[in-house]
Amino acid sequence: MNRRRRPGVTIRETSFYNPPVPMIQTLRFVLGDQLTRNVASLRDLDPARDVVLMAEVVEEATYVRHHKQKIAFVLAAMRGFAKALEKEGIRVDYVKLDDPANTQSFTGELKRAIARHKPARIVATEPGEYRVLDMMRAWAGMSGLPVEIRDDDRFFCSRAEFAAWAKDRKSMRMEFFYREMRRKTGYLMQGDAPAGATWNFDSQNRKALPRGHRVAVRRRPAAGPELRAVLDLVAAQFGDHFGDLEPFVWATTREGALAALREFVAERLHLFGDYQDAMKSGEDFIYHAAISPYLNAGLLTAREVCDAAVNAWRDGTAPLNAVEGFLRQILGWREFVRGIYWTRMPDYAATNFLDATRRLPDFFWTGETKMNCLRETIGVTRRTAYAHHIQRLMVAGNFALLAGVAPAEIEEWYLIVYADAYEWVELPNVHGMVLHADGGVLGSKPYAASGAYIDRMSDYCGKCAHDRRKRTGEGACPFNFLYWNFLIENESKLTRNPRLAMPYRALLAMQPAERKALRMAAAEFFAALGI
Ligand code: FAD
Ligand code: DLZ
Ligand code: SF4
Repeated sequence: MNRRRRPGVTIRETSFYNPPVPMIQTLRFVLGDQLTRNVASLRDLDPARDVVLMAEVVEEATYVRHHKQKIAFVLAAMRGFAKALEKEGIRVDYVKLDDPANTQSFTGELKRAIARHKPARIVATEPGEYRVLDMMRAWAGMSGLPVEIRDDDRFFCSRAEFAAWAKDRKSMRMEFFYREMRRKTGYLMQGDAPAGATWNFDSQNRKALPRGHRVAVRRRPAAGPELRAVLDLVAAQFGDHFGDLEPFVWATTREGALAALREFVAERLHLFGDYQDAMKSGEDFIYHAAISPYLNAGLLTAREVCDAAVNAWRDGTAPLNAVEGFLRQILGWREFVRGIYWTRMPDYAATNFLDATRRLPDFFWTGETKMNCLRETIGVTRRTAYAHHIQRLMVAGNFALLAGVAPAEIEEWYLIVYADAYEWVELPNVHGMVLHADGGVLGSKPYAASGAYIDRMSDYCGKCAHDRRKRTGEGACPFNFLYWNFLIENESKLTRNPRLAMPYRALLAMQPAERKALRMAAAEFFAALGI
């Protein structure tokens, strides 16, 4: 029997004839966001008979034109991981980006590796993007080999478990899912009840930073020669991509990521809750962990991050409102958005509930705008391939929502610019949480807000050319007239949403002349931007 002609079939050796054992039993393909020693595809690895394939390919850096620091982070982390595997005595076939024979695609590199090693089978872990899953599904047919795509079990909730939870639910709310996850893991539970007798400390967690408050400085890891080589490669190959390459702000090894986690737990976690919604000029990270690139690429596991936070509460070094708020992000939101992605794709990405069609303004790429909140948010994004949650949600995202930017345009922007962005996590956050393009699958209402919110949570407005108190007229804050224009434009779709009852009542009470003035201000603003 020819093994190569029977993709996906497991063969039991029952005859007297023992076919020759291939030199390489299993080729294990590890992707750039699967850099965990215990990832499913490496779990039963036999160093004597298996080879790990890792490939740097241009296709992954250019299917959207990723931020330079994102590409450098992934490539450097891949190289570091390969080195760590080799140190363990594991054979790694590592294809570098500038290898002249590199076909520059996952499928092309798999094909070449099969020719080199002649394995009996391929093992991979399911990817974080539907696009790559489609590629993987074609590998058995392409190679004639059995291809095993294993569940990615680096998450607390499997895809099957989430699908079972979501089944028959009209609306899926993160809060209920999160409570299930608390019960399942036992994190911050006292028997059947939540620690502190409440599931949610949000009411304590909405503070702006006090004037003059100094935030602990986040240390930047030192760059070694390996990172230097990658930075030079990225500068040469992807120099025209968005964002600054240096100073490079990310660790690229597991040790570096663990050090970043330790630093966060020791120096910032205790105030994470209090200031998780705060924004401040020149403060890039505030009390956020800045670990999402590490978590998503596999340098940290979600379990060890949650353990570290919960242990800090047990040790008395961080209060419950901080630790619960932090746990909710990882055990709740991170798992929830992944569940939505895999239960709803591929149709999810095609929805456009609010029929938003405007172009993304150019200033999202250049940062050249008089709106200080957006200049700050796009500025940190360019410098670091990072912005914290409230900048993503309530500044950049809020603007895209209010301006009616077409979902695909702004989704691509988010996928490009952030070092932690992979479609499984980026798409539900942008499409569902920010744009309400899914009509309410992920969140019960759009997070639309006027300039008053940004003013309350930041010091941006005091340094802005616009006046956040003005709705219309010379110097009015665009978030104000865009907010009301958004409610008017989407009245037929949103007016019955009970969570928007208050603003729609205010709109109803508005004089027609004021409504008209708000519409005019928005129209002139869009015309000036050419969108
Ligand atoms: P912290 O605020 O310290 O939170 C700790 C961890 O919780 C994060 O590292 C992250 O793993 C997790 N987390 C927090 N919020 C979310 C969330 N809404 N969804 C999933 N995980 C969450 N996160 C990504 O990892 N990749 C993305 O591409 C991404 N795109 C986003 C786009 C928009 C429009 C919005 C509103 C949010 C997006 N997020 C994304 C979620 C969140 O903004 C980032 O995870 C967070 O800013 C990362 O910084 P941090 O590590 O300092 O997080
Ligand atoms: C993001 C990225 C980049 C820029 N480059 C590579 C690469 O060269 N090789 C690789 O294996 N992975 C890379 N990645 C991560 C992949 O895009 C990611 O694994 C898929 O999108 C699936 O989530
Ligand atoms: Fe942003 Fe308006 Fe404040 Fe300026 S005034 S920073 S545009 S919210």
